[in-house]
Amino acid sequence: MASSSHLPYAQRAQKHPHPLGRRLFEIADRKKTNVVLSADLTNTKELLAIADRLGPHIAVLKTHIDIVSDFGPATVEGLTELALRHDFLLFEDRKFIDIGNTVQKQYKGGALRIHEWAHIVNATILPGEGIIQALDQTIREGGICERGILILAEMTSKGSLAVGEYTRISVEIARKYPQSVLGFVSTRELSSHSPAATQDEDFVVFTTGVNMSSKGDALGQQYQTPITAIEGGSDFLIAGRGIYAATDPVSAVKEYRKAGWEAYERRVQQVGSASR
Ligand code: S5P
Repeated sequence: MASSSHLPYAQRAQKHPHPLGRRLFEIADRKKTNVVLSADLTNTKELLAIADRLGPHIAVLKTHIDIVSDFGPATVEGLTELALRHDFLLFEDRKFIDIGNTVQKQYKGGALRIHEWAHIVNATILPGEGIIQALDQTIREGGICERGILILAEMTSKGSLAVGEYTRISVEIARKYPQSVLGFVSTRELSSHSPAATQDEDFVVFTTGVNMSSKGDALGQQYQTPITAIEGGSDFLIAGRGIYAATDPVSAVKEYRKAGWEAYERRVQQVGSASR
């Protein structure tokens, strides 16, 4: 079964089954970028400043909103305004992991009210299918069509247990929730080789652990490059310290953008010429 990862973003934008998937691919195509900035900054001022500076070069801004020490309405209003101004989506890297009933409260309410402002969230299937069922229900009942879930199907950290059967079942569960599950956070494309893959399914692959100058950190993080990620079927490259901690984050984001975009163009062209 051919994977959708060989199609141009513009084509995927036209036929993606999910409205948020369509918007995501439209943004990538319009801005010519597949970079997701992992903006792991710890106060509102720094977070908004980096979102404003790098916003023109990214498709998605990924947050860990619970590490923002002065989180409040100004954080959300600022992010929402910048997302509109610079044309990017907001992805809260919440990694939900609990029973469905708890997760619904964490998603909709509490201090963070994630559902109100984050277009994308992620969740692990470790608790079983109920967690995805719960998030799916909140999305469908919430009446905002531009909300989606990425299933955390693999992890980049050394010794990760998110492998094998866990990863396989992540794909199986994703297929059951087309109205809310957009795809995966994973190191590579996962779904096209499974016997249950269908011609028109199009899971979006977000790949974290991307860095152009480091192989990892002292706490188990393991990196690959933009090129290996895209060659492995990734659609969007999540990079954090490689960009925001660089001496010149604007030059860094441009480098990641160029590397990611050129690798994507090669992937699409290769298949185009093979089928001619
Ligand atoms: O497997 C994973 C999944 C995620 S979402 N490995 C990860 O590193 N992440 C997140 O990606 C992590 O929480 C952090 O926000 C980002 C990687 O940051 P970097 O500074 O190492 O690029």
